[in-house]
Amino acid sequence: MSDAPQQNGTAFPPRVFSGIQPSGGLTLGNYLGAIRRFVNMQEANQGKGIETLYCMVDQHAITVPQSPADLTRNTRELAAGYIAAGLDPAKSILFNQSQVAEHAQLGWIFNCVARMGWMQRMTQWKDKAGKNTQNASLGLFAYPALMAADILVYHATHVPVGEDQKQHVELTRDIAAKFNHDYGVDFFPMTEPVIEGAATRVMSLRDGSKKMSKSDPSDASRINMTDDADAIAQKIRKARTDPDALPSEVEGLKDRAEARNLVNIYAALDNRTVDQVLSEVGGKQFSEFKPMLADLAVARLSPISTEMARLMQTPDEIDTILRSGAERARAIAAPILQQTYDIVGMIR
Ligand code: AQP
Repeated sequence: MSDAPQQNGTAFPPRVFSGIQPSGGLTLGNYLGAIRRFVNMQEANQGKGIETLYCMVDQHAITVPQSPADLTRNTRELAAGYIAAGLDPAKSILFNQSQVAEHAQLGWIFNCVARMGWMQRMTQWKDKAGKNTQNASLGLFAYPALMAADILVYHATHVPVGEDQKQHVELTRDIAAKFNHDYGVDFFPMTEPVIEGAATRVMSLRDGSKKMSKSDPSDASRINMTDDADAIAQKIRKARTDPDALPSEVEGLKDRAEARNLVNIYAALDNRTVDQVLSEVGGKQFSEFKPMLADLAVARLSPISTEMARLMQTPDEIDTILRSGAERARAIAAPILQQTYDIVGMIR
């Protein structure tokens, strides 16, 4: 982790925060772009007095319609995915956003700091609202201000995310800077996004120009963390590709989005660079490469999905972990919110 961000000479102690929406089942994109890196940061920061907080951001999920039963199930399944992938409640604080009211409380203050124009420029708003912006929820529009509150209510300095969330973390910095400037304080840190590795943007298996997403209407577009070996193999077999053989060097993947995506996934799952993978598979046809990728994906994902299924059999235990995580999270967030209220002039 790089040095703690500084603001006008004030050093903020390093603290890691990130979250995932329980807006559907977890995908391979969430795993490679986020969860696996959450685990790495948890392990890298053990024994250093650096807290790692990982959240199920259910309040973000309801910015688009969710059935209550699905939201509950997806939240537990996300928690199970975190734990099965290696997040340890004894090492990291795991909790549910709506159980820590300070997120929404600071979120309101940030709604009053952020500008409409900033929100209108967010690509995720444009993508998700589509042409019918008048019918999109106000929550979907304000989402990045709540995300800024999720991060800054802990004074988090580092946020591991996939490439698609970079713009929102930059907006978090803008909100922090405007708050500090408007109130003449040095209170919120300039948080850094942590985006690294071979799979910071995993693309759809059906369209190499779209990111793999939980809410894509096509199940064939993604690998779900709960897919069994047959489903994974079938989706990879049917993944869109081109007729050419794989190149031996990265330059050969230029203008071949689907091919590049499958090689990126292979490299990420195998903890190798794309160059290393291509030096081995260059010249192979997809008919040969796809089964290799399917075997690797099954080997890496099936222990996680088996453990997720086991954890899901005892939902009470998951709820207990989340409640205890929320208490620990609140112990950090409450004093920061109170200080924010003091700065803003709200009587406690
Ligand atoms: N395809 C992806 N490749 C790499 N990283 C990804 N992430 C999501 N998709 C990919 C990362 O996962 C984290 C959690 O994302 P989120 O659930 O908060 O929202 P999202 O980015 O909008 O993810 P989805 O799967 O596309 O959800 P829906 O369909 O509900 O919008 C983030 O760190 C994200 O970068």
